[in-house]
Amino acid sequence: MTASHTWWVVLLLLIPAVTTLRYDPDQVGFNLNQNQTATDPLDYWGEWENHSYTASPENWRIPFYTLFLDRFVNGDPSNDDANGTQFEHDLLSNQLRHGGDVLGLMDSFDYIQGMGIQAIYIAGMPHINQPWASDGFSPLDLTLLDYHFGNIDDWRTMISEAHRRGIYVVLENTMSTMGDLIGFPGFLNTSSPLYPEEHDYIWKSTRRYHDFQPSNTLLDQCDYPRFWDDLGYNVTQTTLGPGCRDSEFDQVRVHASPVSATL
Ligand SMILES: [Ca+2]
Repeated sequence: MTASHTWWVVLLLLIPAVTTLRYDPDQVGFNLNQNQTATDPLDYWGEWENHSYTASPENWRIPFYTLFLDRFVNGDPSNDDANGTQFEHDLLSNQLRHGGDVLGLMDSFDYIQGMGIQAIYIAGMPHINQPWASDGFSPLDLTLLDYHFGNIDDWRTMISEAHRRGIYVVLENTMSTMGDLIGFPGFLNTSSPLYPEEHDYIWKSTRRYHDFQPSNTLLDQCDYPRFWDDLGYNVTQTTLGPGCRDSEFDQVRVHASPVSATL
Protein backbone atom coordinates (compact mmCIF):
# COMPACT_ATOMS: atom_id res chain seq x y z
CA MET A 1 0.00 0.00 0.00
CA THR A 2 1.20 3.46 -0.78
CA ALA A 3 -0.10 6.70 0.58
CA SER A 4 -0.04 9.85 -1.39
CA HIS A 5 -0.78 13.45 -0.74
CA THR A 6 -3.43 15.17 1.27
CA TRP A 7 -5.43 16.51 -1.58
CA TRP A 8 -7.36 15.04 -4.40
CA VAL A 9 -4.43 13.37 -6.06
CA VAL A 10 -6.57 11.08 -8.14
CA LEU A 11 -7.41 14.01 -10.35
CA LEU A 12 -3.77 14.24 -11.26
CA LEU A 13 -3.34 10.65 -12.40
CA LEU A 14 -1.05 10.19 -15.34
CA ILE A 15 -1.46 6.69 -16.63
CA PRO A 16 1.01 5.38 -19.20
CA ALA A 17 -0.84 3.38 -21.79
CA VAL A 18 -2.59 3.06 -25.03
CA THR A 19 -5.84 3.43 -26.86
CA THR A 20 -8.90 5.44 -26.42
CA LEU A 21 -10.49 6.77 -23.44
CA ARG A 22 -12.63 9.27 -23.39
CA TYR A 23 -14.76 11.41 -21.36
CA ASP A 24 -18.03 9.56 -20.97
CA PRO A 25 -21.12 11.78 -20.90
CA ASP A 26 -23.05 8.94 -19.27
CA GLN A 27 -20.74 9.15 -16.26
CA VAL A 28 -21.16 12.80 -15.33
CA GLY A 29 -20.34 13.15 -11.68
CA PHE A 30 -18.01 10.17 -11.73
CA ASN A 31 -15.55 11.09 -14.52
CA LEU A 32 -12.12 12.06 -13.22
CA ASN A 33 -10.96 12.96 -16.72
CA GLN A 34 -12.53 16.23 -17.79
CA ASN A 35 -10.79 16.45 -21.16
CA GLN A 36 -13.71 15.49 -23.34
CA THR A 37 -11.66 15.00 -26.49
CA ALA A 38 -8.69 13.13 -25.04
CA THR A 39 -7.82 9.78 -26.56
CA ASP A 40 -4.50 9.28 -24.77
CA PRO A 41 -4.26 8.95 -20.98
CA LEU A 42 -1.43 11.46 -20.99
CA ASP A 43 -3.95 14.03 -22.13
CA TYR A 44 -6.42 13.34 -19.33
CA TRP A 45 -6.80 16.04 -16.78
CA GLY A 46 -9.15 17.26 -14.13
CA GLU A 47 -9.52 20.34 -12.02
CA TRP A 48 -11.31 21.23 -8.83
CA GLU A 49 -12.33 24.74 -9.73
CA ASN A 50 -12.20 27.53 -7.17
CA HIS A 51 -10.53 25.25 -4.69
CA SER A 52 -7.54 26.09 -2.52
CA TYR A 53 -5.39 23.04 -1.99
CA THR A 54 -4.31 22.07 1.48
CA ALA A 55 -0.59 21.68 1.91
CA SER A 56 0.83 18.58 3.57
CA PRO A 57 1.92 18.93 7.20
CA GLU A 58 5.59 19.33 8.03
CA ASN A 59 5.50 15.97 9.74
CA TRP A 60 3.12 13.09 9.05
CA ARG A 61 3.61 11.60 12.53
CA ILE A 62 0.13 12.58 13.61
CA PRO A 63 -2.78 10.45 14.82
CA PHE A 64 -4.26 8.58 11.84
CA TYR A 65 -7.55 6.77 11.47
CA THR A 66 -7.63 4.09 8.76
CA LEU A 67 -10.80 2.66 7.31
CA PHE A 68 -12.41 0.93 4.36
CA LEU A 69 -15.25 3.14 3.23
CA ASP A 70 -17.66 0.30 2.53
CA ARG A 71 -17.24 -1.09 6.03
CA PHE A 72 -17.61 2.20 7.84
CA VAL A 73 -20.83 4.23 7.80
CA ASN A 74 -23.60 4.24 5.22
CA GLY A 75 -24.52 7.87 4.59
CA ASP A 76 -26.46 7.28 1.36
CA PRO A 77 -28.43 4.03 1.05
CA SER A 78 -29.44 4.93 -2.52
CA ASN A 79 -25.98 3.94 -3.83
CA ASP A 80 -25.79 0.57 -2.06
CA ASP A 81 -27.11 -1.37 -5.05
CA ALA A 82 -25.62 0.98 -7.63
CA ASN A 83 -25.56 -1.56 -10.44
CA GLY A 84 -29.04 -2.91 -9.76
CA THR A 85 -27.78 -6.42 -9.22
CA GLN A 86 -28.72 -8.86 -6.50
CA PHE A 87 -25.14 -9.75 -5.66
CA GLU A 88 -23.38 -6.58 -4.62
CA HIS A 89 -24.99 -5.47 -1.38
CA ASP A 90 -25.70 -7.66 1.62
CA LEU A 91 -25.16 -6.36 5.12
CA LEU A 92 -25.03 -9.90 6.50
CA SER A 93 -22.31 -11.14 4.15
CA ASN A 94 -18.60 -10.53 4.53
CA GLN A 95 -18.16 -11.14 0.79
CA LEU A 96 -20.42 -8.37 -0.48
CA ARG A 97 -20.76 -4.68 0.07
CA HIS A 98 -22.15 -3.24 3.26
CA GLY A 99 -22.93 0.20 1.85
CA GLY A 100 -20.49 2.61 3.50
CA ASP A 101 -19.61 5.76 1.58
CA VAL A 102 -17.96 9.17 1.81
CA LEU A 103 -21.08 10.88 3.16
CA GLY A 104 -21.20 8.32 5.94
CA LEU A 105 -17.58 9.10 6.70
CA MET A 106 -18.35 12.80 6.84
CA ASP A 107 -21.29 12.14 9.17
CA SER A 108 -18.77 10.55 11.54
CA PHE A 109 -16.31 13.42 11.75
CA ASP A 110 -17.49 14.50 15.22
CA TYR A 111 -16.67 11.00 16.45
CA ILE A 112 -13.34 10.83 14.64
CA GLN A 113 -12.24 14.34 15.57
CA GLY A 114 -13.33 13.72 19.15
CA MET A 115 -10.68 11.03 19.42
CA GLY A 116 -7.97 13.48 18.45
CA ILE A 117 -7.53 12.12 14.95
CA GLN A 118 -5.70 14.47 12.60
CA ALA A 119 -5.58 12.42 9.40
CA ILE A 120 -7.78 9.84 7.72
CA TYR A 121 -6.31 7.13 5.51
CA ILE A 122 -8.94 5.67 3.21
CA ALA A 123 -7.84 2.15 2.33
CA GLY A 124 -8.63 0.74 -1.11
CA MET A 125 -9.11 2.56 -4.36
CA PRO A 126 -11.86 5.12 -4.93
CA HIS A 127 -12.21 4.02 -8.57
CA ILE A 128 -15.00 1.96 -10.03
CA ASN A 129 -14.66 -1.65 -8.92
CA GLN A 130 -16.44 -4.86 -9.63
CA PRO A 131 -19.94 -4.65 -8.16
CA TRP A 132 -19.23 -6.95 -5.25
CA ALA A 133 -15.62 -5.79 -4.63
CA SER A 134 -16.02 -3.81 -1.46
CA ASP A 135 -12.35 -3.33 -0.63
CA GLY A 136 -11.52 -1.23 -3.67
CA PHE A 137 -8.64 -3.38 -4.87
CA SER A 138 -10.26 -4.49 -8.13
CA PRO A 139 -10.53 -1.31 -10.16
CA LEU A 140 -11.92 -1.59 -13.67
CA ASP A 141 -11.21 1.92 -14.87
CA LEU A 142 -8.90 4.42 -13.24
CA THR A 143 -10.78 7.38 -14.66
CA LEU A 144 -14.11 6.65 -12.98
CA LEU A 145 -15.13 6.88 -9.35
CA ASP A 146 -16.99 3.96 -7.80
CA TYR A 147 -20.73 4.65 -7.72
CA HIS A 148 -21.05 3.04 -4.30
CA PHE A 149 -18.88 5.57 -2.50
CA GLY A 150 -20.46 8.75 -3.86
CA ASN A 151 -19.94 11.11 -6.77
CA ILE A 152 -17.19 13.68 -7.11
CA ASP A 153 -19.25 16.35 -5.38
CA ASP A 154 -19.70 14.03 -2.40
CA TRP A 155 -15.95 13.47 -2.28
CA ARG A 156 -15.25 17.19 -2.47
CA THR A 157 -17.83 17.90 0.24
CA MET A 158 -16.28 15.32 2.53
CA ILE A 159 -12.71 16.50 1.90
CA SER A 160 -13.62 20.16 2.39
CA GLU A 161 -15.31 19.38 5.69
CA ALA A 162 -12.29 17.36 6.82
CA HIS A 163 -9.96 20.23 5.98
CA ARG A 164 -12.24 22.71 7.72
CA ARG A 165 -11.77 20.63 10.85
CA GLY A 166 -8.01 20.43 10.38
CA ILE A 167 -8.11 16.78 9.35
CA TYR A 168 -5.96 15.59 6.45
CA VAL A 169 -7.30 13.06 3.96
CA VAL A 170 -4.97 10.50 2.39
CA LEU A 171 -6.16 8.37 -0.51
CA GLU A 172 -4.66 5.07 -1.51
CA ASN A 173 -3.32 4.51 -5.00
CA THR A 174 -2.70 0.81 -5.44
CA MET A 175 -2.32 0.68 -9.20
CA SER A 176 -0.77 -2.77 -9.46
CA THR A 177 -3.96 -4.78 -9.16
CA MET A 178 -6.96 -4.57 -11.43
CA GLY A 179 -10.39 -6.18 -11.66
CA ASP A 180 -10.92 -9.70 -12.85
CA LEU A 181 -11.45 -9.17 -16.59
CA ILE A 182 -8.81 -11.41 -18.15
CA GLY A 183 -7.90 -15.04 -17.55
CA PHE A 184 -5.75 -17.85 -18.87
CA PRO A 185 -7.43 -20.70 -20.80
CA GLY A 186 -7.94 -23.66 -18.50
CA PHE A 187 -7.48 -21.55 -15.38
CA LEU A 188 -10.36 -19.12 -15.47
CA ASN A 189 -11.56 -19.92 -11.99
CA THR A 190 -8.49 -21.40 -10.39
CA SER A 191 -4.84 -20.53 -9.81
CA SER A 192 -2.54 -21.28 -12.72
CA PRO A 193 0.95 -22.79 -12.49
CA LEU A 194 3.94 -20.49 -12.78
CA TYR A 195 4.87 -20.36 -16.44
CA PRO A 196 8.00 -18.30 -17.24
CA GLU A 197 7.05 -17.94 -20.91
CA GLU A 198 3.75 -16.51 -19.70
CA HIS A 199 0.26 -17.69 -20.45
CA ASP A 200 -1.98 -16.67 -23.30
CA TYR A 201 -4.83 -14.53 -22.10
CA ILE A 202 -8.50 -14.33 -22.97
CA TRP A 203 -11.12 -11.79 -22.00
CA LYS A 204 -13.69 -13.19 -19.59
CA SER A 205 -16.51 -10.96 -20.79
CA THR A 206 -17.19 -8.09 -23.14
CA ARG A 207 -15.88 -5.55 -20.62
CA ARG A 208 -12.38 -4.20 -21.31
CA TYR A 209 -9.75 -2.18 -19.54
CA HIS A 210 -9.72 0.96 -21.62
CA ASP A 211 -6.18 1.99 -20.82
CA PHE A 212 -4.27 -1.25 -20.22
CA GLN A 213 -3.62 -3.91 -22.83
CA PRO A 214 -2.72 -7.59 -22.41
CA SER A 215 -1.02 -9.39 -25.30
CA ASN A 216 -0.15 -12.90 -26.43
CA THR A 217 2.81 -11.74 -28.53
CA LEU A 218 6.10 -13.09 -27.18
CA LEU A 219 9.02 -10.68 -27.34
CA ASP A 220 12.55 -12.04 -27.87
CA GLN A 221 13.98 -9.84 -25.16
CA CYS A 222 12.46 -8.54 -21.98
CA ASP A 223 13.68 -5.83 -19.65
CA TYR A 224 12.99 -7.26 -16.22
CA PRO A 225 13.08 -5.18 -13.07
CA ARG A 226 15.92 -5.77 -10.62
CA PHE A 227 15.38 -8.85 -8.45
CA TRP A 228 16.92 -9.51 -5.05
CA ASP A 229 17.57 -12.84 -3.35
CA ASP A 230 16.81 -13.73 0.25
CA LEU A 231 20.16 -12.35 1.43
CA GLY A 232 19.71 -9.06 -0.30
CA TYR A 233 22.03 -9.69 -3.23
CA ASN A 234 21.11 -8.58 -6.70
CA VAL A 235 19.95 -11.53 -8.83
CA THR A 236 21.61 -11.33 -12.23
CA GLN A 237 20.22 -14.58 -13.65
CA THR A 238 16.51 -15.17 -13.25
CA THR A 239 14.62 -18.37 -13.84
CA LEU A 240 12.29 -16.46 -16.08
CA GLY A 241 12.75 -16.76 -19.81
CA PRO A 242 14.72 -14.24 -21.84
CA GLY A 243 11.57 -13.02 -23.49
CA CYS A 244 8.18 -12.00 -22.21
CA ARG A 245 4.80 -11.07 -23.52
CA ASP A 246 4.31 -7.66 -25.07
CA SER A 247 1.78 -6.99 -22.37
CA GLU A 248 1.06 -4.44 -19.72
CA PHE A 249 0.07 -7.30 -17.44
CA ASP A 250 2.13 -9.95 -15.73
CA GLN A 251 0.96 -13.16 -17.42
CA VAL A 252 3.34 -15.50 -15.57
CA ARG A 253 0.75 -16.67 -13.15
CA VAL A 254 -2.72 -15.92 -11.94
CA HIS A 255 -3.98 -16.45 -8.43
CA ALA A 256 -7.58 -17.45 -7.95
CA SER A 257 -8.90 -14.53 -5.99
CA PRO A 258 -11.22 -11.59 -6.49
CA VAL A 259 -8.22 -9.71 -7.87
CA SER A 260 -6.50 -11.61 -10.61
CA ALA A 261 -4.86 -9.22 -13.01
CA THR A 262 -1.52 -7.70 -12.12
CA LEU A 263 -0.08 -4.80 -14.02
CA1 LIG B 1 -24.25 3.75 0.68
